[in-house]
Amino acid sequence: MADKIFEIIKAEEKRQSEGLELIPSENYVSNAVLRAMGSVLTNKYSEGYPGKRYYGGNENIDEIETLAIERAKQLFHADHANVQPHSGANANEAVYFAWCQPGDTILAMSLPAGGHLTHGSPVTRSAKIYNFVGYGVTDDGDIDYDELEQLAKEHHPRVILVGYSAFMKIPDFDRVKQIADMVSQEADQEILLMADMAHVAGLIAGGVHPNPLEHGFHVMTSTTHKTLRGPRGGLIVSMGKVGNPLKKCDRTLENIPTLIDRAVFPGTQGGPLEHVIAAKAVAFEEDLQPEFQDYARMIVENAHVLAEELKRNGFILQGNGTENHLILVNVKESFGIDGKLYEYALDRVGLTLNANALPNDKGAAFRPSGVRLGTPAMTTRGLGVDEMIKIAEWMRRVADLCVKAENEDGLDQYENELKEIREEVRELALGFPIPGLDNN
Ligand code: DSN
Repeated sequence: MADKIFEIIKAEEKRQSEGLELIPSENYVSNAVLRAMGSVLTNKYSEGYPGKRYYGGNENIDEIETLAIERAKQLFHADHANVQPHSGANANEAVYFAWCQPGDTILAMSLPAGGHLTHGSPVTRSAKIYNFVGYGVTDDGDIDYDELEQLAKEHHPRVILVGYSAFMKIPDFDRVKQIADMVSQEADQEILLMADMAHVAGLIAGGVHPNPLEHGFHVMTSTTHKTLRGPRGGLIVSMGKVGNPLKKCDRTLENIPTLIDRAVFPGTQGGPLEHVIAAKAVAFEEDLQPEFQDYARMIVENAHVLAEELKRNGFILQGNGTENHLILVNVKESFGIDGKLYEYALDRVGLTLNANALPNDKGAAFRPSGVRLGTPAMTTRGLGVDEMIKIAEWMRRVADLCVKAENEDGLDQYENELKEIREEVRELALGFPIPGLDNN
């Protein structure tokens, strides 16, 4: 029976092929990653860890998960990897659960400053269990390290977390480590240094971004589907002594790898998704190849060129540019339009990005002043400097239409102009086929 779902999947393949993906947290996986994910491995229960399962018949699964673990360790020069988290949110939750007691303080970048929902937003489960304190960013878009230090001294956190989903600078991990060492001594308690590098993990693996684990951080969480170009899922890598995850151990920094294993299973998850873990292993092997370093370099170069071209076209950027893959544009200040209108108008021409609040945004939650975009997906498709110049020009033309239209309904009168840009985008996009499909 031909299920309707397969028709819709075809429609999504067409949408992805004919448009350009500018959302900085999205990417395209290889055909090998897709095949591993869509395999019979989904049939298997394998609660536990390699060699220590609660079900029989896991000899192949053990081999797959062990390969995924070893490859992740190699990618990030880590003592330990847990490849079971179903998502980045689960990975973060497991780390908090591994190290903290209810009521403990976690110091993290606040959501309005560019942090992530799972770093203490009041709507999350973690925020009901732990006491999150948020640090912000300076006017030039960098972490406010002075504020971070002052808050650490005041609150004596159990965790200092560096991580974000809308931040375009390279963090000074050494400075944060110095602050943690000082406060840890003062308060006479160990502080866990945690980095959520979901956005830039591929840049770290590709050698164009510092690795927090090489700057004294104990734990790094990530998703596997952003710059790492793997399946949708989570990952935790850490430094320390690797023990038996089925046995209790003391809550010390040295035992962090074992505490994390126990916090993932049975602490916060049940049966691992071994078809996804297999796909993670395939992606990690791809990430270990020399070509992946060229890819990571090109992401950053494209982002730099795109940022400069946007500025040339009148866009005002948070932080005046970017040091990684991500650009935050203040469309309110640039053109007097809001991020949601602009996101909608760009969608109509096949350029996909997302409206995003800026630090200290005065716009309403659903009408933020900014948009967030990035280059990982476009770089995977092979777009380069010439195409970045075109994208910036299209973005300017669409912004001009938004200024005239003033709201979503008003855009209809510019249907012809939007269609013209849509055709140009489609033509370029089809020249850069998306990876993963059978015909590639
Ligand atoms: N939702 C992701 C992003 O777009 O940045 C973070 O989890």
